[in-house]
Formats: sequence, structure tokens, C-alpha cells
Amino acid sequence: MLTFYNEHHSEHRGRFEIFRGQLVPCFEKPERADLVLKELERRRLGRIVRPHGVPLMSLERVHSPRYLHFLRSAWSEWIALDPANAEKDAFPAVWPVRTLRDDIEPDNFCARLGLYSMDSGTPFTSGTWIAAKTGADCAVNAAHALRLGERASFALTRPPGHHAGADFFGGYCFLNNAALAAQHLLDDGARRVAILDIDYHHGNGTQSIFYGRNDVLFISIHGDPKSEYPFYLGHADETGAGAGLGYNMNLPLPAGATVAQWFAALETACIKLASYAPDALVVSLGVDTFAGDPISRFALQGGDFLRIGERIAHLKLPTAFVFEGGYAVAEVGVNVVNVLEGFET
Ligand code: Q9C
Ligand code: ZN
Repeated sequence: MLTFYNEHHSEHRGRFEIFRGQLVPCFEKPERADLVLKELERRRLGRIVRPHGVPLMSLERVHSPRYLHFLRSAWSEWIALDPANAEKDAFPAVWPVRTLRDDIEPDNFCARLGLYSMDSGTPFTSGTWIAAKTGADCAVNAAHALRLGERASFALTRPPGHHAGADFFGGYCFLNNAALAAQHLLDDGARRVAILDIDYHHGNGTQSIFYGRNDVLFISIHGDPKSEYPFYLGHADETGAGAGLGYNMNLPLPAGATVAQWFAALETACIKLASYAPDALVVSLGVDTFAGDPISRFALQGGDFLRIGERIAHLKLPTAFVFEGGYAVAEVGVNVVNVLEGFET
């Protein structure tokens, strides 16, 4: 396993988010990636290297130029509104839902923050752009490593990515690392790529980016969006559109689903993956399916994560893992590295 570690991840450090009507410390915090790195080093699971920077053009393969421009300049615009903002995170407060127009970019900064986001749970901070950009570098490097002959790679970065769409952030995500990895594989010569998303939450951003395409199969196992974030996408009847019809598979499970139900869904996903026979696989690796996760409601135990890695390895595909969610901080390192070790053995 070749790991690309984003040493700039900790520059994204949100102060608070709104959770059930209260301001609470962010669940998505730097300690998460620090602890995964520590566990990776402790168990000696292969080389850990820093990624090379990739050109912004690689990011434009997935994200719109105006969204990228907004992310790059957002912090300086925020502090230009009021120097005291340097000590505060930026949050959107208004969104262009339904009958409102989203085709004209407002001049007002907070309105643009709403145009380019989907929720109020994702603080924009002084280091968000640098952390997200170097995280995207990690993902593209991890994809490229497969093209250079590695069997498996791991993009160890945060903030996560799978809720971010072509032109919006949300769900703690800004740049869609898994989508960038998949697109890089295609741009470097792969003909077909699959993405398996095993984070507790539906990967709405990834789904939306590839929904009309047949060169990327997207499969997600997640908490039923009727009760779980992101609520407005991730249902079983979303199977792709146009040329992409049949290339999107959602496997929602009720909150509270058993370990056996979860592994039955993984089996369904793996059978579909095997029949698609992609040239490479990207795994959106969230471990918020863990029983002890503070914001999720599945029941996996630490040892179950070894089994996940073993099952994915059985597909015998070049595989790039990308770190997503997982908020039980004390166990996040062991759970993530269990998947990777299960894959290796
Ligand atoms: N106030 C990932 O696991 N919670 N994202 C919404 C809004 C969002 C989780 C709370 C959970 C997003 C990558
Ligand atoms: Zn999640």
C-alpha cells in the first residue's frame, strides 16, 4: 500500500458547526487524519509519501472554473468584509432553492457562499483552500500510482470529498477527491473506472458528477436518505441518466441496520463491480459505519473493517482508497487501517 499523506490537512480547522439546534465543536477535525497516520506508521503498512502538486487544470476536469475561483478567493473576500472575520469561520445563510435563480453569480460574498454550498454544517476557514487543494493532489497522486503499476494506494487527507459536487461544497467536503481520482485514471488511459462508496452517508457529489456517464460506475452503501444526511439524494431508484443509465447503484439501508445487512449490501456491490470489470477501482473509505460513530447509525465493529478490506481485495482490481468520514476519533485510525490491512493480506 502506497500512502499519499496531505501534511497541510490540519490547516482546515473549523471551529463550530450547528448540530441539532446548537453550536458544537466540529466533528470533522484534524485529529482524525493525525490518528490514521499514527496507526499506519505503527502497523508499517507500506511507504508514506507527500504528493506532488497537480495543475488546477486537473481539478477543472471535475469542478467548474467559477467554483474553483470562488474557493481560491473566498477567504480573502471574507476578511475583506471585516478584519475581525479573520477569527471567525464563514457560513452560508441563504441558498438559491427551487424558484430562485442560480444562473447569475451575486456580487455579495455571503450570497455567493450560498450559491456554492448545500448546507450550513460546513465552515469555510482560513486554511480550507490549501487543505482541500493539497488533498486533491493526494487523490490524483494515488490514482496515478495505480497507472504506474501499484496494486493499491491510499489518499490520506481531509477535509473529505464525496458530498462536494462540480460546483458546490457541503457535508464537510469542498473538492471531490474520489471523483478527481477516477477522472485522472480515465484521463491517463483507463477505459472504465468504478467508485465504491462505503461511507455512512450517500456520496451525492460523486453521484451527481458521473450520473450521465457510462465510463464511471458509482455504487454507494449508505444510511437511507429518508432519515440520514444528505436527505435529498441516494435513493435506490437513482440508476443513472441517458448514457449513464445502469451505471449508478444506490444501496440504502435503514438507520440501525445490522452488520449482516451491511455485508449483504457489500456483496451486491461486489457482484456488480465484478461484472462491470473496470480497469481500476476507487474506494470512498468512510468509517462512520462504525457502531460508535457519534453522528451515524450503523453497527460495524473494529474487526468488521478487516473483512471489508478482504472482500474488496478479492475483486483483484488496482485500487485507490480515499479517506472520507468517520468521527469516532479514538477508533478512526484502527478502523481505517483495518480496511487497508484486510486488503493487503
Ligand atoms: N448541521 C461525511 O461523512 N451533518 N460527511 C449535517 C448539519 C453532515 C458527513 C449536520 C454530515 C456530513 C464526509
Ligand atoms: Zn459520512
